[in-house]
Amino acid sequence: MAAQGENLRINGDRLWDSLMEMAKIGPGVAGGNNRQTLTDEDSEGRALFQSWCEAAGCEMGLDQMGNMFARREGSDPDALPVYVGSHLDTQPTGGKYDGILGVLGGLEILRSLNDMSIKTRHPIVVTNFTNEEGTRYAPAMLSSGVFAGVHDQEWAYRRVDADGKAFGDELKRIGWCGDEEVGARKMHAFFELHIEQGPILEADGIDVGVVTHGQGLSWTQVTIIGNDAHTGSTPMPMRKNAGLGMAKVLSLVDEIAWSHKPHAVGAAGHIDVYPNSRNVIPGKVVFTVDFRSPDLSVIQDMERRLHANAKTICDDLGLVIEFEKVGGFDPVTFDERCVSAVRDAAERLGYSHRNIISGAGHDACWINKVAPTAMIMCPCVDGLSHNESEDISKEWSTAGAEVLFHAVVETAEIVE
Ligand code: HGY
Ligand code: MN
Ligand code: MN
Repeated sequence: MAAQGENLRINGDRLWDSLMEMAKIGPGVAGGNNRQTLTDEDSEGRALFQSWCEAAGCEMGLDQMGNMFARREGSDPDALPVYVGSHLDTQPTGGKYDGILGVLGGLEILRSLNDMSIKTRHPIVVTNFTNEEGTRYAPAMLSSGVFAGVHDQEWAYRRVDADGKAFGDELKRIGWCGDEEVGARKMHAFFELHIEQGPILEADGIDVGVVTHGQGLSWTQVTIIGNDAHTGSTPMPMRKNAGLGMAKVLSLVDEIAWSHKPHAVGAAGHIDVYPNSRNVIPGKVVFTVDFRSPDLSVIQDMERRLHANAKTICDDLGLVIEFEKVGGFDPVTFDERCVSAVRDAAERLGYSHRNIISGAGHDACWINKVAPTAMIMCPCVDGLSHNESEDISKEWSTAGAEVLFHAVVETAEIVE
């Protein structure tokens, strides 16, 4: 295999062109993308991906969560397939590469195998998981979570967006609700290529991240209730200012995360203020606290302190506080054999590489529960992501996809 390895190269230009083509669908306002899950733009992106897969000779599958599967036959149709993929949905101010690189990197493997007329024993299936971002419908990685048996499908169907539209209704509305039972597909292994979304690889001048672990995540939705009142005529001692309560709790979140430096992180990205009028003291605020750490006991400590101390803050201000856990997963350790296949591939191809813990959550974090799984990361400029300025180089995308190619093909076993 090592001899063949030297010839196993992908077409980096073709992958880059496909990334740029997909980026035209659901453009943002500053050069990135706004192709949120289950929107018409998502549907258009799915259709483009499907047309490319069909042109590559794939048999398409679609399950009841809208997860897409493009299958390239193996010499042994009974052998469990090697799956490879990620997600095509983006943040509202997302980049062109978060998720998309992993799906189109998988497609590039199939295109390259076709170019070289290479057959593998195991079939290879490229996947697009629905609603990885969790921005329109919490939690993140919703559909890979249903696939892995972590979330109930009917519960997922009932998740609603800010306009009250339910996931299940929107999936059917865009016409991407398949018949396949979610999770019925069994995998020999799963690989996901993803941009790092952090600064480490670029700062170290490293081409490829060999992802050994994924840090755990906790999303707690906090509701603080006070009293709408006039910002001018209401004396300070009479106020029940939910906005002030939120400000103090957000400062507490920052303090808790710093107390577990250097690895823990904490912030709130989603914040709704009611009635959000310039001259009304907010009577209600709803926000989601996002805590993360590679260490489960640290996550549990951060959650405990949030509940205890935020309650004290609100009691002192005469406010009511409610907590709801709306997402989370424990820290992940990826499969040793799959991780070694990634590391050996980077070594064989001569790419600089290092072990790394994923700071972001990915579909691979759930799929790791049902199949041997590993991830590959490529650097991103200034470590920036979930920002329309998200950027990578063609060299980085080619290196990541080539390592993905070798790891997948080695696991799928070349037969001719
Ligand atoms: O939240 C995450 O880490 C991922 O982007 N869904
Ligand atoms: Mn992603
Ligand atoms: Mn993301």
